[in-house]
Amino acid sequence: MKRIVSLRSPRPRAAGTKSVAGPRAGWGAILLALCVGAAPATAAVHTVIIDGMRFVPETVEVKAGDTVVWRNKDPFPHTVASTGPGFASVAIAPQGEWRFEADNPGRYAYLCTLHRTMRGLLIVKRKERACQHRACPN
Ligand SMILES: [Cu+2]
Repeated sequence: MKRIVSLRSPRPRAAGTKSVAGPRAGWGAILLALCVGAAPATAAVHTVIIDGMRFVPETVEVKAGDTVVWRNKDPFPHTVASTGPGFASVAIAPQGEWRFEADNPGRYAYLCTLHRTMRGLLIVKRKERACQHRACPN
């Protein structure tokens, strides 16, 4: 399992300024350390195969931040485009693929704009928080 070991500071300090962190900052650091230990959510990659004029699986459910890859096994191009706001691919060549990082939670019905009977559904779930600490970046 991959762990995020670097802690991102929310605001970069201006060069030359001294840290005026008090005892609260110390607690913050401890909480952050706990958060980092608490299994950071790793982004997954999901593959949808385009084969025989169908998206397989037809419905794919992912978490925000995950990547979806559409791989075209047909001998002619296809596209992937949400019917509402969301995403639209270029033509995906035979044996080619197109990837999309699903950042925004929602339900995205999509189709192939070249063969409009080809339909699929992408469901993007909200990312679970790794912990409830207020200072936690996860
Ligand atoms: Cu198509």
